[in-house]
Amino acid sequence: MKSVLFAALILAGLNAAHAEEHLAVQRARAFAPAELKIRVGDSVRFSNEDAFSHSVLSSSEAKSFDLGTLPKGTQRSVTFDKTGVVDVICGIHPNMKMRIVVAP
Ligand SMILES: [Cu+2]
Repeated sequence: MKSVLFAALILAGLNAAHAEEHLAVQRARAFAPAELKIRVGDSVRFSNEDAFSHSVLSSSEAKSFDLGTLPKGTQRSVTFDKTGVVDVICGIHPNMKMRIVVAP
């Protein structure tokens, strides 16, 4: 039993070591890229490069979150812990959308 627990801890450590942070920018009232493929454990940093506020939120089953309002020039990050398709929008500009596909 002890060795099983040890192996699980090592695997968890490897997973964390491989987690990546991806960048998604908000520019000219659009998310870029419009679609991003990531892996479980990765995070996405959203960066508002416009001269006005945006927000970032999703009500997808694979990840439901609300980063709130990002004033111009600010960044906020979110980690994805489940596989699936996550549709992200800006609550201020409903036409601003992006899709994050979280693979195992
Ligand atoms: Cu916006």
